[in-house]
Amino acid sequence: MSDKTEQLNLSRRGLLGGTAKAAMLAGLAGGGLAGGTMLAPGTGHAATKSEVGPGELDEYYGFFSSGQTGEVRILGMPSMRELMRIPVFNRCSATGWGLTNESRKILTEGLQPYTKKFLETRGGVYLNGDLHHPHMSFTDGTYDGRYLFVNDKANSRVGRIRCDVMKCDKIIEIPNMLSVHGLRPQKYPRTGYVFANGEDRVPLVNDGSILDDPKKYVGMFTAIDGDSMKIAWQVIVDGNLDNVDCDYQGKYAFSTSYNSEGGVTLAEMTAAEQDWIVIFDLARIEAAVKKGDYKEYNGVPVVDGRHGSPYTRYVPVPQSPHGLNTAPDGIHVVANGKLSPTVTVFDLRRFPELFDDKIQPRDTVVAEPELGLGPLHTAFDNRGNAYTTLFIDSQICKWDIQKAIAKFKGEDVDPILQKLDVQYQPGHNHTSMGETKEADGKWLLSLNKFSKDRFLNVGPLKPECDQLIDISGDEMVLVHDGPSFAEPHDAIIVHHSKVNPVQIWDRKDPMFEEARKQAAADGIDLESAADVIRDGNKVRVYMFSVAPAFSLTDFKVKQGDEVTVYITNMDEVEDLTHGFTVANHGVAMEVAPQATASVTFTADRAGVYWYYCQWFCHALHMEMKGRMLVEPRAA
Ligand code: K7E
Ligand code: CUA
Repeated sequence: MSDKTEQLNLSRRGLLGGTAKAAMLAGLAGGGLAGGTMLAPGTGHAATKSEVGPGELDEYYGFFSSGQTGEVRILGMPSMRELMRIPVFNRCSATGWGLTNESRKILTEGLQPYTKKFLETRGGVYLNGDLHHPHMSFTDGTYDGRYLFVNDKANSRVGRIRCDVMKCDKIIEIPNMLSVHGLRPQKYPRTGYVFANGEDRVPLVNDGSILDDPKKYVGMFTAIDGDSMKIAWQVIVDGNLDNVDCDYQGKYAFSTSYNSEGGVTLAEMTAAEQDWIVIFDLARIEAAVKKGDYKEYNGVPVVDGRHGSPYTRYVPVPQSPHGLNTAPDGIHVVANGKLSPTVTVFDLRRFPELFDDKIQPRDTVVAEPELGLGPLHTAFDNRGNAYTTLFIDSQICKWDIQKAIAKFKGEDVDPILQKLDVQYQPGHNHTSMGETKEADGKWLLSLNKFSKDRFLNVGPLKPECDQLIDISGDEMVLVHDGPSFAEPHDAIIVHHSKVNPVQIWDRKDPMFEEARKQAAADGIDLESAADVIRDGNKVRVYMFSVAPAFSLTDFKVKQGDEVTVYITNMDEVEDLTHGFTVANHGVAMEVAPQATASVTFTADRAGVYWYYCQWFCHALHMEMKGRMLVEPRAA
């Protein structure tokens, strides 16, 4: 599909030379380059706007990923106050995520059978994750406050967070690919699909019959049904998929793709002067699945979308593009060059003609401004401006989309409006409501990978530096430095009016459906329970809590019993959370108002073990405790 003329045009358009490319690679690996000069941060007019006084509420929710920490964090913005952490792909000591039966069900039920088997001797759940991209569900091109979807690059999973309770309720493992990286929900008419990129190419089927024959590896694109969290279909592609976005019309999804070479080493993967974005025609793929033009692997219909397929188109862009961002105008899509100092702007109104082979792939490109070294991600305001992170230069570049288009047509204009130093090496950036059609052009967040000298030294491992920038005026003004633990790759800034969490749990919530079923089977009323049910060597202990007491002050089990404790928090007061911790058993969990939580463990040590409430709930919180008596096994 790519012809020679196109390739020549491309390489003439300011690709990085060999030296700069080497610097980029070095920078990506170790961040050795400080880049940019360090200027005093902007102070002055805007600073007051980011101040949110004691007792005042923020205007926006910031949903931050945490990379290798595996959780999602909620910040109030613009104050940048951390409000909550939502454990997803990690183990959480406070809430018992990864330990409670409710969370373990979510962490295991969507895993592939081969992974369940693999984890059998490893505690049954993964203990780590690498959460890069949090994105909210959409209705009609803007956030609808239903869900957040998140990816786990480490263990090829996609999770869903319910925004009514701010807890993860589904996790699935994507088969037929490795390393879910890019992730985006469909914007229109609603989500709908959640698109997930398989980053690493692997053999299909990856069962060891193909090992060192990279020509037989494939890249994979996945569409998940966000309502059922089942995989709708997959598409085989050429190259490694990186980031993904989609249109505001519900017709196309598109991914940046690197490693057009099909290599397996760094040198091989970065050898070619150009890579692609891959465009997926959703209607054609759905039709292919309907008429049976697919092969089934692990229960998923897999369509072949490699070069020459009617389901995809490959548009050449300068090498190793990274972020891919659709502008709120619903027309322009920006692919960020990474190893090239350029970003490539597509006009998605030309995609239908491309799929009908009436135009060449590069005819969809309407601008390719050179912005600086290491463009990674782009965000937008509501005034036609784009803001691109320059990783190597440690800058945000503000540029005008229409001017970039004019320049591409040959006009003598400079699309670059301002460059602002950030500290240091920014990856993602994000504007308030900027990935929706309701972009409001008020705030920009720069998520910087290195903080170096910005904060008190805490040893060799430093925090990241998340910087808040006021973009409401003509000039970008830096107003806040926020240190954060590893590693918020990405974030979204959502107006508070879009999100309406509940204050206390509904007793009928599906989260504790299993507990209700088991209690019913045992003839127990969870809300007034103080019972111990023996079932062979399985013991089920039911109690409720009302501050400052558990309904059972002690219970007795036998050494070796498998004990399940169900706690129902009958307090109805907002913020009156209890906890349940058993001394020296590695057991602790959160029980929020009107929730039921349960935990299963083996009582294999004889003796007296106190259990206590570990959530400060009452003046007599310290006294909220009881004893588990473990009778010694008969000798
Ligand atoms: Cu650029 Cu994983 Cu979104 Cu990190 S990715 S920066
Ligand atoms: Cu209940 Cu502390």
